[in-house]
Amino acid sequence: MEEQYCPVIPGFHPDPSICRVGEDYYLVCSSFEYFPGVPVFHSRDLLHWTQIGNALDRPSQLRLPLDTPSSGGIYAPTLRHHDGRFWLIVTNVSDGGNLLCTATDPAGPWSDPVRLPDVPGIDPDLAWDADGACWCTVAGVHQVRIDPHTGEVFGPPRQLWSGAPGAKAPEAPHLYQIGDYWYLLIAEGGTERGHGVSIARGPAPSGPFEPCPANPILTHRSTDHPVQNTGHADLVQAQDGSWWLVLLGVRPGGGTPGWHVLGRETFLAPVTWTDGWPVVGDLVSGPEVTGSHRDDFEHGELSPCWISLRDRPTEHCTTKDRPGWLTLRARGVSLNQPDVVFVGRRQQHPACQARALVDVSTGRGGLAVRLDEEHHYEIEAATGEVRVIARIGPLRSIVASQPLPAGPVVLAIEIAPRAARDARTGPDTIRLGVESDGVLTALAELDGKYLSTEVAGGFTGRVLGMYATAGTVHFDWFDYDF
Ligand code: 6LW
Repeated sequence: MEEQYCPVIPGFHPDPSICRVGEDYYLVCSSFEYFPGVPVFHSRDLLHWTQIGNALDRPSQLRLPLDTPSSGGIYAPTLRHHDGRFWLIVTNVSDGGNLLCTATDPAGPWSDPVRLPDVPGIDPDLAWDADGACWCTVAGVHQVRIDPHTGEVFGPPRQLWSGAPGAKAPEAPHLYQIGDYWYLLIAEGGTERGHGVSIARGPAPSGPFEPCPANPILTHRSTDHPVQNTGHADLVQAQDGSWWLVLLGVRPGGGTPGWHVLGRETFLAPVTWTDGWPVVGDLVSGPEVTGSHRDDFEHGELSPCWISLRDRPTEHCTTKDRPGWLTLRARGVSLNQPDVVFVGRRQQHPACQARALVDVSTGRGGLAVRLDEEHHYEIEAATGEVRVIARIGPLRSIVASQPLPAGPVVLAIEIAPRAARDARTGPDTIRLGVESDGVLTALAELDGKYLSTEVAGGFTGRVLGMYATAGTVHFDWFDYDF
């Protein structure tokens, strides 16, 4: 049987950046058009991670205008601990570019941002030298010295190093002082199957940089490794002196070209050193977990894994209308619209089920698997009828419908991986239906390949969620089983 490589943080959690303080590790990821932005995780062993918050959780930090496209918004943060504080630098590609926030507790609250209008580009990194100068390095790879307290920039950005000659997209730079050298770690080859990680070193944070003779130090391009697109890494030293890389990778499924549906996930790899260069070992599998998680909406606060589109979850839903229920009041009339009311959580496991008890007596809504505005399947209920809708690119179809008896209904989406039978077999099947007495009656069974990054494009993965497209829809509970 093929070896299983589980991510350490499964689901759409790309562009990981990590730092350690004592025995605690903290890690952040990109979040794109979803609100809140930049999920923050904590671990003691690098393998088991718990989400402790989201760095950008209010409009003074994060603006995602309605015209923010899917895969726009928040890209590639860097998290560092310096001078007794946590520092987060990140790009909002849809509003204002680079920004920097600080916190004494990474769970939050994070400060209002210092804006960096004079730092162009994406994937900003922060590093401080022994004199206290702060170096900001961005994709390209360019560098500029900044005052992180004010956002002031000293001089024009300078080009540092662009990785292998001819390789596309030198990006995701991270700069570290280790021993006698400054190391510049980058990703190159693009975030698709050609992705890789390379490194160079030099005597000072500004270089000059000499590339590692063994570059790329990590890539799965042209291999049959089950984890592909590996790149965009960050380095950390454990308390015992060992070194580790966190990186993004994808798990394509099905036939050819292989479709990945959970987005780019966070993986872990060991690092050793030879002749002053890092040598990256094979990925370490994260825990293979099964479980069940119920949100029963009895308590006012939603857990930090819940995300909504372009605005705070509190603008999409409330627990105040009906005690013990989550209420969604519709704005946009379909999931194709940027202002649709949708609250979801990332699909984190290839095999899983989402279920919810829904009351549609005063509206229309249901459960959806969403990749972006143009790629989603939903099971939608309204008075007297339940139906399955599929949107794939410009095409929208009501795939099935049936009468719905009065009263709350359990809607369910069941996702199961598929073994490839021929070259065109999709990665999984998605069954959408109505559950009664624990038995799912599927209205439709659809190929999951159309809700994959290879079909839809972009940087995100699937999100499973609740939505309303007319009136007011109440949800008593939401189960995510995996
Ligand atoms: C990110 C870039 C990348 O800014 O994808 O894989 C972009 N790497 O570094 C968006 O996540």
